[in-house]
Amino acid sequence: MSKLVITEVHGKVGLIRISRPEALNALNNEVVDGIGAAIDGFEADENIGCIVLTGNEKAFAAGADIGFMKDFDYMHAYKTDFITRNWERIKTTRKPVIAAVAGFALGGGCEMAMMCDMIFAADTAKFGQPEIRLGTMPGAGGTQRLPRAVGKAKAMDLCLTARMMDAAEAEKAGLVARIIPAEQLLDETLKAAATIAGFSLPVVMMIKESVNRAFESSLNEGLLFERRVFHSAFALEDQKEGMAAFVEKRKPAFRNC
Ligand code: DAK
Repeated sequence: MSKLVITEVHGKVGLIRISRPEALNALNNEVVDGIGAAIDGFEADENIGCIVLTGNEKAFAAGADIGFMKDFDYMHAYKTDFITRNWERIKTTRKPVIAAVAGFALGGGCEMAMMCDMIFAADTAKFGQPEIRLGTMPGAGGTQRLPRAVGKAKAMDLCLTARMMDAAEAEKAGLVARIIPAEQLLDETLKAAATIAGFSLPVVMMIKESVNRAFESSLNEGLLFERRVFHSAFALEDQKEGMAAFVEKRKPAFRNC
């Protein structure tokens, strides 16, 4: 396990901390591979029901590592499958991932936060896609996920002017689920993650898959998918337990089956 990526287990929540403070958590291969390995571990661990990805108080991540990629040429980027090879592990995990963002989430850092299922932002958070200033462009979803989250106008503004957006603007625009005072960010995010992890894991995964389908399909196709998955939820023992517990006025004991 990389020393640039620290993992902790908090009850049923897996915490992944990016720890490269001297470079504002800039994302090099070691960091991104470390995040992927941490996700692999939490995905395989039946006790884990939700994952939190965070940085430190100054930066979630200030982008892909500029020094690392400055001399790349096209063939190198293409042959090594730069970005796709390791970054997309966040997107493929079936367990929910919450990004807890304080400080800078810029370029690849903003893109990595957007690969997560939702973003909780400290009041110190700053989001942006400043790649244009470096003579390049977003390459890990910035031109695709950002407009889906905040609309075309604001996405164009951020990607074309390189300006940063603070937490209040990001929440108002729909990028951020919650704003939390910086000193409470991790505790509050872990609390929300524990709530999610306390529900039936197959239901959690079905909901994640269904909400994501909204971005990949027409409304009717998405509704059909949701209905099929909803019907299949009646096959779960946890559905029987959840509804029985409600009727019997007790707390459900989900068994993830
Ligand atoms: N990469 C490498 N080092 C970085 C870094 C980065 N992205 N961001 C900060 N650092 C380092 C700084 O070089 C500095 O290191 P030392 O000089 O102390 O050794 C240290 O972190 C502290 O930074 P500053 O001294 O600059 O701190 P300030 O508070 O003054 O400024 C800042 C903070 C965030 C405004 C500033 O550091 C900054 O502008 N950083 C760069 C932000 C940025 O441009 N991010 C976008 C990076 S480009 C692709 C896919 C994805 C991408 C590209 C291609 N393909 C598929 C091909 C993604 C690209 C990006 O993310």
